[in-house]
Amino acid sequence: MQKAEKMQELRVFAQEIRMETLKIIHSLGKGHVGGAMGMADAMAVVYGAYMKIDPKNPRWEDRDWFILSKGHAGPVAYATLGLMGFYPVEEAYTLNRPGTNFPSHTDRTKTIGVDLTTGSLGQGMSEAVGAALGNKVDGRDSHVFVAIGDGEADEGQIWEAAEFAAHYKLDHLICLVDNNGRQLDGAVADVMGHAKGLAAKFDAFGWHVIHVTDGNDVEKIYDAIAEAYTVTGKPTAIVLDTVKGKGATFAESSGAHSSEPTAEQWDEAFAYAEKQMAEIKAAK
Ligand SMILES: Cc1ncc(C[n+]2csc(CCOP(=O)(O)OP(=O)(O)O)c2C)c(N)n1
Repeated sequence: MQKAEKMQELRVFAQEIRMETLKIIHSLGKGHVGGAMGMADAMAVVYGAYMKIDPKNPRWEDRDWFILSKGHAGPVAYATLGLMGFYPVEEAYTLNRPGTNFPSHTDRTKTIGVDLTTGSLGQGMSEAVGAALGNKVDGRDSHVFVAIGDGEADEGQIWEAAEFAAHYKLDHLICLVDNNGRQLDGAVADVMGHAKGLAAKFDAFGWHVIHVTDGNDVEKIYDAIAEAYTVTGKPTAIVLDTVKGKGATFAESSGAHSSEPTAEQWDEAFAYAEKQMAEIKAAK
């Protein structure tokens, strides 16, 4: 397949992920729309172009791993895994209901295809480092992707794990930083900013760093991961400057962390998402 054709496929996939993410959160009526929607493009590229996985054998030992350290964005993972064939995506329209296999934060004991449990910010980065080290010790060629938030990067646990990963030369570890500038209760710069930026910080910790200034552009994400695959001797951080809530009409402009939209706002959001999909398909 030509690259242009693949990028078009990934743009469509990203929009499908957005639409399913909205439907999953709509089933509950409220949730972490902001942090989920901004990740759709990265999820489309990671799963649609790179992840070595088998939905029929989710715990395949030689698979690649994906850990959503910012576990509150669970619905975007459920949308992606459903669309990848791990389960019918409609099963996730039970988000956070009693007895569901789709809790608001990702849980490996509940959802098929979720590699590790997250939700306590910072924890997923340590888990990812452990998975990458384990694969290395076992001589596996598997890659481990971990997605963290820029607010999450305020956690000390992130930096202990980052130092470990560099020291042990975990070059099959790729950290996607969802650098949307916002966290739960405001701008990261106001709550607890990263003085020289997260790209400089990962660089100082001995990582290979790629800064993608349009972190919602699938081709740029695709190229960044291709570069990360060529790096030896150090882990790679891909800092994605994203828009929190991207594609959700009621959340994108405000950068809201969690939302409980009205029926009219949901209607508007679904109509906009359909329109976006039509435009993406027409632009091919
Ligand atoms: C250890 C810990 N402290 C606090 C929280 C509550 N919490 C959930 S999401 C969030 C903000 C995260 O911001 P960021 O990582 O930037 O995520 P994004 O904006 O991309 O959704 C906080 C403080 C948590 N889940 N874990």
